[in-house]
Amino acid sequence: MHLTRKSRVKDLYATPIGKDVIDKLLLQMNINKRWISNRIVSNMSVKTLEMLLKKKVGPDFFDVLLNLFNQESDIPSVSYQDDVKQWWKEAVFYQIYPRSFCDSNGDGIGDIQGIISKLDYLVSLGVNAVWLSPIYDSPNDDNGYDIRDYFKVLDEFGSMDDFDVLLDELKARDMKLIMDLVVNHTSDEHVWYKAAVDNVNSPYHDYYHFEKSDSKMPPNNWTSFFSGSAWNYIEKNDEYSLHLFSQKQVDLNWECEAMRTDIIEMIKWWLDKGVAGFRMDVINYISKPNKLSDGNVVIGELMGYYGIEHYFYGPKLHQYLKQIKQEAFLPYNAFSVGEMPGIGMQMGKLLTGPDRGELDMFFSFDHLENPGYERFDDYQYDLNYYKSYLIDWTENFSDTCWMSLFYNNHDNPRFISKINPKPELFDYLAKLLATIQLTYKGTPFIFQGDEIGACNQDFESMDDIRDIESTNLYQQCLKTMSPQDAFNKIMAGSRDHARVPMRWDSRMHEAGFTSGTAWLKNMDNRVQYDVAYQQAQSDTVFNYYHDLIALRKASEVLVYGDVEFLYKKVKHYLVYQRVSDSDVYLVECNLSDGSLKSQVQRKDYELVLSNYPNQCQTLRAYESNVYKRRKLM
Ligand code: TEU
Ligand code: CA
Repeated sequence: MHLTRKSRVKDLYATPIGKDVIDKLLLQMNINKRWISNRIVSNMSVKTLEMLLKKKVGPDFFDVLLNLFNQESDIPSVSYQDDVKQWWKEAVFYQIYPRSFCDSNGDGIGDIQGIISKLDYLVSLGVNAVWLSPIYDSPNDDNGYDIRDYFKVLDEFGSMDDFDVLLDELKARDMKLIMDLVVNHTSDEHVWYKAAVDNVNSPYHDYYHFEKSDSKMPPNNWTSFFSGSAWNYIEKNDEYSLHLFSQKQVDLNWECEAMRTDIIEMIKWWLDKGVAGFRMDVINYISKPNKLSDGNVVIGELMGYYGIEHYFYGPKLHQYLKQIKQEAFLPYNAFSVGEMPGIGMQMGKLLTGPDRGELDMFFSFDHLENPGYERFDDYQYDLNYYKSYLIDWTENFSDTCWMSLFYNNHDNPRFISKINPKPELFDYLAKLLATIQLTYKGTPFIFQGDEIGACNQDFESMDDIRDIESTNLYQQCLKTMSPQDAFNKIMAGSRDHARVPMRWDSRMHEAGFTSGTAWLKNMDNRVQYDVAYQQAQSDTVFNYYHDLIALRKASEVLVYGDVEFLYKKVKHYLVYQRVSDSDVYLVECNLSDGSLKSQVQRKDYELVLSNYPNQCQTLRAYESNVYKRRKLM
């Protein structure tokens, strides 16, 4: 159906993009989704709604939305049953941020030999797949997410020989490796870009987004994720170059067929080496419209970035993903997980449905903040929202598609620090989060440090901070805030909380990460939260992760079994069963730091794992219990 101003709100909401975008906008504004299903609202025409909101949204807001919603003519299939077994559904992934994992040569920077030296550590934890953040040659403007040469290993990390050894050593341990694939942009030091700027008639000029501008202003109002305009003026050629991230991360032009062919060759080159697949960096941003017009101001203010509606689900996204899958992934049976900020559930189905031939899985980020909050807000996260998120995605997504399960990565402060700051509850909470992640339906991605209870850092000043997103944002904040307020904001959201070096042994210099001086300081001085202590003592977060992973590996029902919720409406109480023909597990969690009445019929179940030593009818703070149903005699 073609949507116009005569269409009703419910018609908009019935389209896949309409549903996701409206949900997202409501989430940003902290308005309950129920608002949209209210009879009066849902039957209202767009025209009427526009009149009502006129003062708030201005004239082109609904044009933008209608265009966006009309762009997608497909609808997610509802009948498809995803019961195909795949290694990546059964795997427990571990994300390594190479710069901060282990330094082998004392230069303060983690490296490939360091990773190799810790592979047996990963085996002892039980994980069997690794996602390695970028190790490619890079000037490191954004810690490797700005690639200068896709075929070379960054000197600081080692050599291609080191990489080949890593791959062999992983294979010897029966572990898979997936690489980071960063193809929305390259570094401005990539040979393609240099050729493009050198000579506007070079074929490489077409590999990037260059635009002329008549005024002395950039071609449009798009902003960069790292503050300021998304355009950089190239004086020599009197034109602007697009960069959605840092100035040194220039956006590739996916309209250019030769560029796509080169990227696909590069992907195949890595697959030939034996990597099992890719985590695809901001892959939903690769398709930009032909005409790069201004971003809508209302959407820009709400989302924090101008222009996003033009490219977060661009016109040819499906086509490009299908091409990558057909030409590169399928011949190698490679696995793909798309990192896709802003993609909601319905769009996610269209991008990862097993019948669609695009991606296998994706990272959605909507669970990382409570409604109405964003990453740089300082607030206490309410886990009841995570519960509602799990219920929603399980009931409406995972019947046809496969979820990813994670709390942390290199782009976010530690999730646990957002929830409850009381040190005496820390272990219970860490274990509760682990319990859900490893007994739920979907593929778990553990981020380095999760397993030893890593938390946010008490950075003392901006001098301690390295991340370009934080340093740029700090400068921007200083325009309107006091230095203290600006620093507090950075502390709430900085990616450096997660990027500090691993703590191997706190009795050692730099906690065993390096014999030199670490590139970023780890300020954590809790001696119990390092690998040495966590492995040596029982009852630690590490051992709990270990036991959960072992349980998951031994119980197919924890991978493929259905999820059934119980006591859905009871606040703070998360209870679900994993069910197959032969087995039933029951997981019971108290999501609060208070006590709660347990409703489980104990006689029917036997306890398998718990974060408390003994069980009673009252659940204590963050108590989580995993039970197995007794077989009937
Ligand atoms: O991140 C993409 C992304 O949009 C965010 O998670 C980002 O960190 C932040 O929110 C921007 O405001 C990916 C990578 O994971 C990240 O490390 C890179 O900086 C980014 O892409 C650019 O390659
Ligand atoms: Ca090193």
